[in-house]
Amino acid sequence: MNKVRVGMVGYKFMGKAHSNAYRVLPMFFPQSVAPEMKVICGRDPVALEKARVQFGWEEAVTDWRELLQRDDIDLIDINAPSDAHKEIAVAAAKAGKHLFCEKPLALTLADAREMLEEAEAAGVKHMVGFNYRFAPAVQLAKKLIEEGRIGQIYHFRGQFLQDWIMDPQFPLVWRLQKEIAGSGSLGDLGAHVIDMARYLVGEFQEVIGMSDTFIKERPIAEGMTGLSATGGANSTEMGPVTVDDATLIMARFENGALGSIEATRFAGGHRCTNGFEINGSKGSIRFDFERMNELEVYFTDDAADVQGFRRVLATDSAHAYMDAWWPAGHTIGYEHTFTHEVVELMQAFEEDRQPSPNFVDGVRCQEVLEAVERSIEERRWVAISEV
Ligand code: SOE
Repeated sequence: MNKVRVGMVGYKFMGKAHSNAYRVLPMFFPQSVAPEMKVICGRDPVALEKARVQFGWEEAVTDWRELLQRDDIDLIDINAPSDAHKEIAVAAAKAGKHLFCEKPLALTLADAREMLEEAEAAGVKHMVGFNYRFAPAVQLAKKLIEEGRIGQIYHFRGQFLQDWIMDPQFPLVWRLQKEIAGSGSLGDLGAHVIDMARYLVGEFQEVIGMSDTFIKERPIAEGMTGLSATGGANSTEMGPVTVDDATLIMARFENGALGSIEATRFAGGHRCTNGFEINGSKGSIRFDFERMNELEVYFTDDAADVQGFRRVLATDSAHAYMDAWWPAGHTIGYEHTFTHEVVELMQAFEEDRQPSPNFVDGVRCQEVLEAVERSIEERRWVAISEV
């Protein structure tokens, strides 16, 4: 297979990020199997056509079912809001299409498991969009851990802090409605941190959580693009916020490490602090997405007089994916995480294997999300094996 023909559902924030990845991939990774931007799909024909032209798709259709009937589409890329993931993914798998789905995989664990089962039964490839794994600094963290360079892991301290809904007049967008988003800070932000923890530390054994919704009612939204919305200030009609604004988690991992995770949209001054610190017997590493080109490292066997964290700029050719971009020190950004994600997906086609992370990772993450929700509801520790 030397090209993969894509049909993409959704054209807003993630649709733009994925489109950019498909578009630039052949220029920077010319050896890779190439994605072909065949058909973009969305419900509003006017906005869709604008996106089609702007992002560079060949055709546009307003019903995703059409994509499944076409034999010139190999891969369905699902960027629609979370409540649409399962129906599209299951139908696409049944139609024999490969799947690439944004996170969180589904609204519930049962739905996520069904998506995985259907994908496996159909024998198609499946990938879930945990894009932060693909920052070269995170890949370096993974390498250091795998090589044993920080030793046995004792602590994972993760957080995803944002502040885009702190204004009580910020409208009630879909991300604040449980029936569409599944959960709030937990599924939107916590899911990334849970995936990062699983990737770097290992499987969760048990969790306990707490959460709150600080602003319980908001003005009805008119529209949303990216993380901006319209309608707040003008609307007098209010609606209930049905998801968590902030969630805290304590966790024990199967390998004995202890973890803590904070996911919030109310951390003033933090626009996108997706970070972690990991402490092991031989050293520590820390990462903050707002400085995504850097990994801070500390090794216990450094000479005593220079002990301390040092900053590694992960932009050398020694770092994953960096050969394809710019000379060392010429930094990359958010959009590159998606390009690398698609490089991995294309490599999976070339090598005829499942990409990583795939729906198994989506389900494992969803198990932790569900265990946290149960823990909050029942005010107790919940083992992952219970869900
Ligand atoms: C909004 O909170 C958001 O865009 C998430 O939905 C993304 O998954 C995260 O990467 C950035 O923040």
